[in-house]
Amino acid sequence: MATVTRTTTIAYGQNGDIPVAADFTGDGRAEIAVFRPSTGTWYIRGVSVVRYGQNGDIPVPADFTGDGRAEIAVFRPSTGTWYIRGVSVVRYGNPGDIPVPRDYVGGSGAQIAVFRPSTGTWYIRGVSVVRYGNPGDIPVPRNYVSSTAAEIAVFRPSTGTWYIRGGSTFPYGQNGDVPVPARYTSTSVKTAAVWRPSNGTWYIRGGSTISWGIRGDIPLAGNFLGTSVADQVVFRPSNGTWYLRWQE
Ligand SMILES: [Ca+2]
Ligand SMILES: [Ca+2]
Repeated sequence: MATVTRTTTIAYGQNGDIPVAADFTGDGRAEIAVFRPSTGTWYIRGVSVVRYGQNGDIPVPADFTGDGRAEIAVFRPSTGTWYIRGVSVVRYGNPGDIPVPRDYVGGSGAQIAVFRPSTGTWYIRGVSVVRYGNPGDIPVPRNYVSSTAAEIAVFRPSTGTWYIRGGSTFPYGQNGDVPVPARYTSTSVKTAAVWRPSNGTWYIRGGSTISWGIRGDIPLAGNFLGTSVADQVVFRPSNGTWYLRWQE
């Protein structure tokens, strides 16, 4: 059957909002959503509007409870505190840490976790502390090898190299690229990919090259449409608009 490329445009959010797409409803599709720092408000399209968090917080929605639905959650850098709505408030991490909640174990929901750039150390709550990566690396934990548990992984901008712990090391992309790993093929694992701000192009390793988005956009790879593979989505802060592209 021929594959057809479809696109759509949805106005949702405004300049200054942080896009926070996740599957908040548990239907396997990510919702379009934004966190508005100025008021600490979450706008989840078609679902709800919720005050949670405050200016300066980093939104970290993830399924911490393992029920298939992402919780609204923020990491507060000033105190290293995680606020997971309806679940718990936990001190874990320091100012400057990058929150990286993922399911590193497989099947039990996401762990609270941080990557500490100053030392290249991963702190995964209740699981392990691991040195992996250097200062300046961008953490990109995903399930590249295992179909259930995320591997610790980093993208090194200076050399455009991906390091996947327990997997492989390979060059893909260049300095300035935004890593957008996702499940772009009908397999159970995720693939390295980057979005290049200078030309608005998605480069999917072992797959296609797709022009979608312009400089200044924020790319989000995920399954928004309920198709079998990840969609290309960008949020454009200048006009508060989401641009979605998918195959069916
Ligand atoms: Ca959903
Ligand atoms: Ca949950």
